[in-house]
Amino acid sequence: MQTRRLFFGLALPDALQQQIVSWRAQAFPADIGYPVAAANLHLTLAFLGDVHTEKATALSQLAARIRQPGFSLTLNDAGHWPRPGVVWLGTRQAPRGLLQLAALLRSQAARNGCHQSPQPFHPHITLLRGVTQPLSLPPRDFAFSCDITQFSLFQSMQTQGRTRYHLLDSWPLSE
Ligand code: 2AM
Repeated sequence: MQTRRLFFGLALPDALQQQIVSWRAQAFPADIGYPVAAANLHLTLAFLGDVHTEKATALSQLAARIRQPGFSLTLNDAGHWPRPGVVWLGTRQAPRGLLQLAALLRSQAARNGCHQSPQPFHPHITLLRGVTQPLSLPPRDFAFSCDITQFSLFQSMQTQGRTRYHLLDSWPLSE
C-alpha cells in the first residue's frame, strides 16, 4: 500500500514568507547553506513520517475535533543547530496555544503509531539547510508577527530533486 510523508504544521501568510526571505538575505551570508524556498517556509507542529491513507484519515478526523483559540506568533529569535545543519527562526516566548496544539497533535500521532522525537518540541521555521560550519547569528533586533487562525496537514513531496510542501487540509482555530 502507498504511503505519503505527512506532517501537521502552520502555514505562513505569503507576505510574511516574503518578509522573512528579504530579512534572511541581509542577515546571513549568501553562501553558507541552502535557503529554503519562500513558499516552503512553515512551522512543523507534529511530524508523522510515511503514513498510509487509513492512518492519515484517522489523524485528520482527530485534528478536525480540536477546539482551540487562535494565537499571535512573534518570530524574534534565531539559532543554528550544527548537527542537522539547520538555521532557524523561532520565538523567545512560545504562545501557550502553540505549545498546547503541538502537544495534542504529537500525542495523537504517537498514539496512532507515528514515532515522535523524544527531544522537547522547539517551535521553529527552518530558514537554511546544510549549514555545518559555525556562523555568527544576527542581532536579535527583528520581530515578525502574525495571527495564527488555522493549522494544516501537509504532504512533503520530492519532484526532480526538489522538496515541496503541499497543503492537504486545514482546520480553524477558534473556540
Ligand atoms: P526541520 O525543518 O527542522 O527539518 C517536513 O520535513 C517538516 O517536518 C520539516 O519542518 C522538518 O523539520 C520536519 N521533520 C522532518 N523529519 C522530522 C523528524 N524525524 N522529526 C521531527 N520533525 C521532522
